[in-house]
Amino acid sequence: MFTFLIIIMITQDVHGTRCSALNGTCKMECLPTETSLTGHGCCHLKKCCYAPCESGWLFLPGSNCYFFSTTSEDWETAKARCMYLGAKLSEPVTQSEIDYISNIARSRNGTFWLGGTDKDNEGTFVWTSDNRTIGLSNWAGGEPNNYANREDCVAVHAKLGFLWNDSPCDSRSLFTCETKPLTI
Ligand SMILES: [Ca+2]
Ligand SMILES: [Ca+2]
Repeated sequence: MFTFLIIIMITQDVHGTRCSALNGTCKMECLPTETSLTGHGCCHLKKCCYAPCESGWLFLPGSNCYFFSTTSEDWETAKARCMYLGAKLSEPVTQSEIDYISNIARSRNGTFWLGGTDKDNEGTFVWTSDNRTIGLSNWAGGEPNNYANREDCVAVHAKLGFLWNDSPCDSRSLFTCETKPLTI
């Protein structure tokens, strides 16, 4: 019986099974950009490692893949750029997602567009992908203020401690996109 189990494990290790279906590989340790599946496709001493996000995207385990641009766009163009990438402007809805995006923005010292807007109903901010009202938020003090009656798009703002600001949609900022990770 023991020998039989060993043969099964070796067979899985060689062929990869579900690991290879995800383009995963059996390794002793996964890279930081990879995640591991336990009990799938590798013998017990190795981990099935696969990259849940496209190259150049960052992975927040339990949440999403995130893209952080290196070029600045107005909000509508940024939204279109994310859609072109098969994604959407980031819509952080949990504290860990909010903190993650703010921390990346801080590390890059940049202001990044999010998917929030009140352009259709002044004062009511929604996530643009499906018009959900924004619940959990991370506004800077005194924001949103609709300054000069022309601020309708939400950004993680470098000059406001990487908290949220409503900014003019036609101003140019970096932007962040999100999409679902590859899962089994
Ligand atoms: Ca507004
Ligand atoms: Ca503002």
